[in-house]
Formats: sequence, C-alpha cells, structure tokens
Amino acid sequence: MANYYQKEIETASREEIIAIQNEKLVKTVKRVYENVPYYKAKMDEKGVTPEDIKSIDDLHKLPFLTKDDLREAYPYGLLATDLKDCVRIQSTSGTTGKRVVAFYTQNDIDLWEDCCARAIVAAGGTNEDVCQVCYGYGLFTGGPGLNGGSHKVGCLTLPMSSGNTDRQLMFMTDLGATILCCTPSYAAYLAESIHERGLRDQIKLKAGIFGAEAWTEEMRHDIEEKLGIKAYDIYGLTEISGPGVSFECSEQTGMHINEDHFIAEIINPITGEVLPEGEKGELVFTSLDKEAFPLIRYRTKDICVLSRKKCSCGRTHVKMSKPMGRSDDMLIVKGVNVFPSQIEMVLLKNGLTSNYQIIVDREKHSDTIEVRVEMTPEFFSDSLSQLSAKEKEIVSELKSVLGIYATVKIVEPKSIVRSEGKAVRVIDRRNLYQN
Ligand code: DLL
Repeated sequence: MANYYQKEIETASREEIIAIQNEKLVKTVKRVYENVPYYKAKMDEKGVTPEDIKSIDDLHKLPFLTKDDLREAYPYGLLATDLKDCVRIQSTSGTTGKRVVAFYTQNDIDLWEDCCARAIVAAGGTNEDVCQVCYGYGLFTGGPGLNGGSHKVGCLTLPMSSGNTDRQLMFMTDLGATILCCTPSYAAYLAESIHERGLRDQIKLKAGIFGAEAWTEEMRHDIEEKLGIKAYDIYGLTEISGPGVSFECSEQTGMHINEDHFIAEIINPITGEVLPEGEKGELVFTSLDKEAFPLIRYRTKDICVLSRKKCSCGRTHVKMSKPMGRSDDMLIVKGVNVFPSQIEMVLLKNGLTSNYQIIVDREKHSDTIEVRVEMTPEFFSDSLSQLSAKEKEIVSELKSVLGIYATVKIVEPKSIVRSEGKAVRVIDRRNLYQN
C-alpha cells in the first residue's frame, strides 16, 4: 500500500504537472532576469528575453548554468532576493577552488524539507518511526535536509551526524531506530560492524535512505541482506537544494523527481542538445520555487536516463535512473571511458565487497589501473592459489566490461580506509589536471 506525504501533487496527472511547470517557469525566468544581473547578461548574450519563454517547450532557448558560473558569481552573484530575506547557507564539499554556496529563505527550507519528507514517507516512514540521521550536519546538506524531513513526518529524530560508530550503534539499539539515513558506504560499514558485534537481532531497522554518492544494485542487495531492511536511494545536490530532489518509492526502480519544484532535462554533455526520453545523458535542472537561489538549466554533470513509465506506487513524477557516473568522475584510462560503478558491479557480482579503491597511475607514458578490493570472510579459507585464480577471473571480466586491462589485488578485510561520508573510490596519481 502506497503512502504519500503530499498525495495530491505526488500523484497529479501529467497535464496538471505540465500546467504547474509552465506557469512557474514563466514567473521564474522573469524574476531571475529582473533580479540576477549575472543571468540577465547570459540571456542577453544569447538574445533571449523573458517574453520568449511562454511554456516549458521554450526551455531549450535559455542558456545553461554550470558550476563554473557558480564559482564565478561567488558568493552573492546569483542571489535573487535581498540577503536579509535569507536564513541559511549550505555548501558543497568541493576539494579544489572555491566552494559553491547556496542560499535559502525560510520558504526554500520548508519546500526542501517537504521533499525530504516525501522521501521518508515513500520509504514507509510514519510518525511512529525512529529516524537515525547519520549524514553529516553543518554545511553539507545531507544532515539538515533529512533532519527537517524527519521532523515534518513526525518521526522521533536522532540527529547523530556522521562518525563515532560506537555511539551510532548504541543509540540504534537502545532507542530502536527503524529508519537509517546515511551514505551507502557508511551503511555498508555500519552493517559490517553490526555483524561483527553480533548485534543483528538487537536492531529494529526496517528501511534505509541512502544517497549522496553512487552505489550499485549489488551494493543495495548486500546492505538489504545484512541489515534485513529495504534500502532506498535518494538523490540531490546542494545547488538545487540538497537531498530529496528525487527519491525512490516501493518499486525501487529509479527515483521520482519532484517535478512540481524542478524541471529535469537530459542533454548530450558534449553538444548541449536536449535528448528524447529514454536516452542517456547529462541531467539538467531548472528550479521552479526557489526564492533565494533559483537556478535555470543547471548542468549537474550526473549521467542518467529519465523514464515516464507508469509506476506501481501511483506517483506520476518522472523517474531518473541511478546516476551512472558523473561526466567529470569518468576516468579516461588509455583513452577509454571508465566509470567506477562498472568496476563495483563486477566486484560485487564476484562475491567481493564494496570496500574497494581504484588507483590510476602512469608508467612510461602509459596509463595503469589497479583495483584493490577487500575480501569477505568466506575467502579466509581459500589458499593463495585460489585467491590468485579469483583475481585472474576478475581481471578477465573487467577486461570484457571496460575493454582495458586492469590489475586486481584482493586485500585483507579492513585494509582500505573507511569513510563516514562520501567514499573516496578513485586515486588518480597521474596529475593530469593540476589546479
Ligand atoms: O550529496 C546531497 C545529498 C545528501 C543527496 C544526502 C542525497 C543524500 P552534494 O554534496 O552537493 O549534495 O553532491 C551532489 O552527489 O551531483 C551526484 O553526483 C552525487 N549524488 C547525490 N546523490 C546521489 C545518488 C549531496 N543517490 C552530487 N546516487 C550529485 C549517485 C549521487 N550520486
């Protein structure tokens, strides 16, 4: 039985959604043109005026925004309200250059938290649940977003933030947490710790809401099995609000994008051309309700596919597939495009863990790629020759999936550093891009 947080809008007809989007888009473009000189200049440069935008069919006429624009306009250049109307900032975890700072009015926060509440209810959450939020709190949007959504649903909220696994497990067992919110890599780590400490029958978890980084179906099955829960994906990005831009429902076949607040497009990342439904490309968002930091045609760099297939949960909003990688996360090794998710899929299919690292280097002007992956306890009894046979098997499977040769090392459990937030999967030692 499907449950909704805002049933009317979550199950609105296509016609109703389009009508809402048309009306909000026209208003948004006008407001941005009048209030954000940075974007006005971009529109002027492209020769497009607010009068040219009469419906979502005109969206393609508008210029794109990229992270570089956000950096260039840092900190206030894209603000569309008075600073005195803003009540919060959040920021991305960028490792190089200037961070991106997003501003929120109280209304922006309200709508963002509604989106997170929709996700929690879609995962089966009610006011009887105990929701343990172990995404980071602070500048990162994960903690504050899910925290707000959990309050709106009326769950008892445990604002744990990330880290301190002993304390996480103590509260999880003592207070009977039923919903766990964290990155999938931290969920896998918690599952591993619960197993090791023999706490499996003391936990009451029924669902997990995991996102902020890429994870595969194999990893989902692994976590679901270890914790005895249903694991739901949740997607979002700071620039567009935070978690809850889209979320999974009971069908677990992609994430419904909150189309009353955001228009999604898929474009060819090289030409910028809009692609038809069902084609893989870069996801682009236009916000429809954000007051402080509205973004028009913002390029996410996330590669995915949209689908309007009817969903058994009754929600009508378009679904996005799990991101298959980022156009900027994609590694180019020996001229071949490699996504970490392709490697993860092969490892998990072969009974290995999601604790892995990909090390790319360059020797004698030629790229090398090494995959280090932790073994599971089942491998303990294997002889060295059995392990090396397994490594060879994976090398050959990777060769057929990626089209290039990668070395594989199966390493001892716990030898790869754990992450409490987003996992660091790739170490690129080639120094191809020096900032
Ligand atoms: O990661 C917001 C978030 C917090 C989402 C908690 C879900 C849960 P940023 O730090 O700005 O915001 O990073 C955004 O993370 O463009 C994607 O590349 C990636 N990402 C987010 N969710 C997913 C997901 C938050 N479910 C960037 N699957 C995005 C794959 C994801 N990648």
